Amino acid sequence: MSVDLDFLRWDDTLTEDQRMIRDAVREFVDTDVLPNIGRWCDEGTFPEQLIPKIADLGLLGVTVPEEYGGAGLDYHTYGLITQELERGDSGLRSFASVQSSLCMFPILKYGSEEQKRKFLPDMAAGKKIGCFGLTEPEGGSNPATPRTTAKKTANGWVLNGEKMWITNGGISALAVVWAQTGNSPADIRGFIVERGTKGFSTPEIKKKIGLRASITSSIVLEDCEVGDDALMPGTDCGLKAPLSCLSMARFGIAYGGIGAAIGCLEEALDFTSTRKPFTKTLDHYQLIQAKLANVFTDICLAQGLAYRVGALLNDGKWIPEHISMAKRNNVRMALEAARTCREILGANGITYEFHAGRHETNLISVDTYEGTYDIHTLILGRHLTGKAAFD
Ligand code: TGC
Ligand code: FAD
Repeated sequence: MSVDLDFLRWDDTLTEDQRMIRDAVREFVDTDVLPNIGRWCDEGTFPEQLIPKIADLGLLGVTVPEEYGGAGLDYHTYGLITQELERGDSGLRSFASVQSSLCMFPILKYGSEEQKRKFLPDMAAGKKIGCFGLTEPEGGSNPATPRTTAKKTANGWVLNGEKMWITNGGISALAVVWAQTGNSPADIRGFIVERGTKGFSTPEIKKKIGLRASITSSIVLEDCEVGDDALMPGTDCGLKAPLSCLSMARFGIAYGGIGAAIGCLEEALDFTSTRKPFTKTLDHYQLIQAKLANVFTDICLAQGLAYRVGALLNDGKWIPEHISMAKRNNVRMALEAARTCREILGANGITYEFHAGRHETNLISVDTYEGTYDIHTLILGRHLTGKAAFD
């Protein structure tokens, strides 16, 4: 493919380090992921063998300070990394998002010094994988009324309940679990539950139509006894603690959508330059050019939105609604781009030999998790009107 897709010259705004990191992840995806991802999806397996390389590249705990084993980098760099990972596959980006934003972030922000030292360096090195248990079987959009409980005992806590649709669950050494310790959303607290704790299990959820190269599990807690040291002390702010973790992950997902859409457009450009169902290759035809132009424009608009939100995060000037807008818009943009590009591929589009169909089925989940498209619509609606439509 000869055309430069960096149409608005975003590269000019990057530091040399940012470009280098972005290019290293791109190369990793081209070499280690794209040649194999169709097979992994077909088999429904997550490529655990890539974890050491992902860790060596510094992709776990990107914004976590170096003293805890992280890379100590800024949010825009983190976003560029998730963008490149999702150009490969949403499952790969999900793995990194959950480890970094949903597990290392809460431990860093709400954990004790002892918890940080115990878990973060091993998590950055990929030696311990984490998962994040907020959603429950009865419904994920409203996490304010969890049925999972944590009851205080003389020696610690006893947890009971079930979490559902948990990314990385089956390969995790630890789970950040959100449980009700009292009667109101203010009493929701975060616990670190380690694998091996009696009463803790993570049955896998199979037969998924998307995100097949990602592990999705339940977390079952049956009279699961943990010590006082499992409670993250900073989570005494109730629901705000898990919601703040979601903001970090949603931010990375907004960049990830750009990557998935770029992957689809690159493939469609290659395909249309050689495919010749009539007398000329497909890229000569106006309907095809219109589709390519629309996808290209949508990617450029999504970059403007996400990269600006990245700058606001770096400057500490963000509000959660910025991130909601970026996640909502960019994932839906990517889903539509994948659909259009899959259509351009004709019958080839429905196989794992090509990428657009796989991205499309992945993005259905991405559009659903971390707050559905509709929940982010309502968050923006509340911002505009002052009226919450989700109580
Ligand atoms: P509300 O009671 O108003 O807010 C409570 C406090 O939290 C603050 N807050 C946030 N802070 C940071 N980031 C956010 N996104 C925040 N949202 C709210 C808020 O300011 C308030 O603070 P304070 O100081 O005033 O007490 O809560 P709400 O009414 O705003 O929440 C309602 C609603 C529906 C928006 C929220 O419950 C929601 O976002 N629901 C969606 C649930 C969700 O996204 N679940 C995701 C589960 S994890 C997952 O899907 C992982 S997939 C990852 C992968 O595989 O990549
Ligand atoms: P529900 O909350 O039951 O919503 C059903 C439908 O109703 C949706 O269309 C929703 O938009 C709509 N709706 C809800 N409320 C309103 C309203 N007030 N007004 C109008 N419409 C409304 N969760 C975790 O905690 N950790 C994870 O690691 C994790 N990983 C996931 C991985 C995958 C592959 C998937 C698919 C999900 C994952 N989730 C995870 C769960 C995810 O966050 C939830 O699926 C999501 O929050 C939506 O919850 P729900 O599926 O229960 O839908």
